[in-house]
Amino acid sequence: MREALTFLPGRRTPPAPAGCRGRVLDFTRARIMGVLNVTPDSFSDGGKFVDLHRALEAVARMAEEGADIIDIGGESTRPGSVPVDEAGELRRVMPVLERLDPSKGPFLSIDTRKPGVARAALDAGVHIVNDVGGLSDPGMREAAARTGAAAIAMHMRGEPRTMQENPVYEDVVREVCSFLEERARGAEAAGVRSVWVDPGIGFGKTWDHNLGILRRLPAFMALERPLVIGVSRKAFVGAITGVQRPEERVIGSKVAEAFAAMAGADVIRTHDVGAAREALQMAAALARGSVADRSP
Ligand code: HH2
Repeated sequence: MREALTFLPGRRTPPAPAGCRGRVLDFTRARIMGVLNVTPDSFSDGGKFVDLHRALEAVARMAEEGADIIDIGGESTRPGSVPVDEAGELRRVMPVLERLDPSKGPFLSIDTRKPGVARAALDAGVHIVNDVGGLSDPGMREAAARTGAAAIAMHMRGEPRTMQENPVYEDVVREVCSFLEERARGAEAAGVRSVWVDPGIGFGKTWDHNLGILRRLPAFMALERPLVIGVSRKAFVGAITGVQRPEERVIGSKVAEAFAAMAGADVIRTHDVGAAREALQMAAALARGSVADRSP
């Protein structure tokens, strides 16, 4: 028997628009978060954007290709990665952030687990704190709350160095959902006005866990907060398609991104922005049943 999609798509009412420090991002369509890793060791683009000029060029290119948000990170969290200290992370991200204008163009997001880095990035004007540590450090919640920034709580089981060593769940969707609900409530109680949730594809999950989460995204929509999904170039895409080199895992990534958007994800975190835009345009038209935003 061939499996067919058994649930149909989509969130009927999108989550409320997110106020981010004086600017507002609505979720009337799935938004694209382009990734900029200013790191020597990220799994798919390590070393490519350490040079400031190349990093700024990459931001400009992603903006032109249709990124709604640029997510800038100075620490790799790939499986097995070694942590970097705060000063080192700041040295990587701040020169880029200081040259970007937060008042126009894509929203800016800082991908960090360190309150000190989040605070410095917020001082430079970023709109969103993206924490793969799930906003567990009170300093992260306080930094976002104080500035009116949005914050992303992502689920990770364990630490990047060891997280892929035999992760076990009884029911991955139920456990990740209740973790995200708890973290979102904690952040809101600390004063964060817009908390987004992310099940953390690839963070302490087997390939089957990743697929199980993607097939049950409506359960995460029930959290009633903007839902972020990052599948781009990840190992499970390579495991399915046989494409070894992360930067060549584009087609598998785009199918998964379109699937996630059709199932209701609000933000797609991706390395290949132009291709993601086309994939999401197709997904939106299929979900809508018309070519244009409004049928003639
Ligand atoms: N994935 C990565 C990093 N940050 N943040 C969120 N919210 N969701 C994700 O799925 C996510 C994330 C890993 O990807 P990448 O940044 O490309 O790699 P590395 O951690 O090696 O820099």
